[in-house]
Amino acid sequence: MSGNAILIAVDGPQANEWADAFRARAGGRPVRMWPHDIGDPAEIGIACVWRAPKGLLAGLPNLRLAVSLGAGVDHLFSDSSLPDVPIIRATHPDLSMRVTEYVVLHALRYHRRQPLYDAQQRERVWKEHPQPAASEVAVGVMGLGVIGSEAARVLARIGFKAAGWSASPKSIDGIDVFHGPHGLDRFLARTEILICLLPLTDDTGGILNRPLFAKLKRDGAAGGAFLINAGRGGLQIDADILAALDDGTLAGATLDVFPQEPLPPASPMWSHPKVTVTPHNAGDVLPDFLAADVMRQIGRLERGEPLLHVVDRKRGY
Ligand code: NDP
Ligand code: OXD
Repeated sequence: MSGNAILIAVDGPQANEWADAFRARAGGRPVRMWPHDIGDPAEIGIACVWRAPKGLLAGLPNLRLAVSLGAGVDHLFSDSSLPDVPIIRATHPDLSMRVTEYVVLHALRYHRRQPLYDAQQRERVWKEHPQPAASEVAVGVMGLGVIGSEAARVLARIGFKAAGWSASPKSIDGIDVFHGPHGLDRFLARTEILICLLPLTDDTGGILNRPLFAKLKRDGAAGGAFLINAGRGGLQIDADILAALDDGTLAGATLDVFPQEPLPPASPMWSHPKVTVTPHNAGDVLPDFLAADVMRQIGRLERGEPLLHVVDRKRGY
């Protein structure tokens, strides 16, 4: 049947795992794989993609649905030939929890002075430092969506003074909420550990810059201002982060994402003593979990029912 096949187009080492996860659940629908097994493009109705090459989807004349296998959809919107079909994106409790684990790990690492103890261990120094309570430390999450709201809740549960910033007003138990451009400065002024879980859009690109870092709270219990970015690399200006670390505006930065990935070997981020680099793995999700969710959505599409988590093209997320 025309438009019945599912295409998996994943640029990365997990491509086969994704294809297997879909094949196991496709219920008789053909599953094709970019780049070597696309078959007849006219047979493809659903494209499940992660950083697929630009123009690929425009070459599928019977495409009915584009599925982002990541929570972020900037990889789709960077394709100027993206066809005008509904787009849904990855959301799953497993994905939210993995990213939450990541930001909690690194917030606690700063809160508990672990970089200092790591340095002492290298010098065989046995010395305790004063340790404030989590309730004295202000953590702020930029982006209170599916993932950011979960992360903020867990940070609050651990005891941090937790706040969040979003585009529209929110109400989340135990979290101080701020929204919109007018709420940003007040959010930053109370935040010592800044966690970024924003999508990359026309409005958010480059938002993690030096003027923004300068507005963070540096005289609180955390002992300085810290940045944890697990959103997207395009949100951050690397040169500004390095300059802010060198002049003390920032005391530390943990970065899972970069403007250029993989991070080039020559990047000064690799060896900066106040930077922790991870290879965009905050939200590694199990393809089996997500494929099951996507197949349920494909069922909805086929039955003419409304799709969930549809991306708003105007907002860009
Ligand atoms: P959502 O779309 O659910 O949430 C996005 C949040 O950002 C919303 O709260 C939204 O506000 C807010 N936001 C968007 N634009 C603005 C703006 N201009 N000003 C203020 N707030 C804004 O996304 P998810 O929570 O599912 O994921 C967030 C991002 O995390 C993804 O886009 C992706 O880039 C990144 N990610 C990274 C991973 C990794 O491995 N490093 C893994 C998974 C995700 P509002 O609620 O008002 O709309
Ligand atoms: C995502 C990601 O967007 O892995 O899910 O970055």
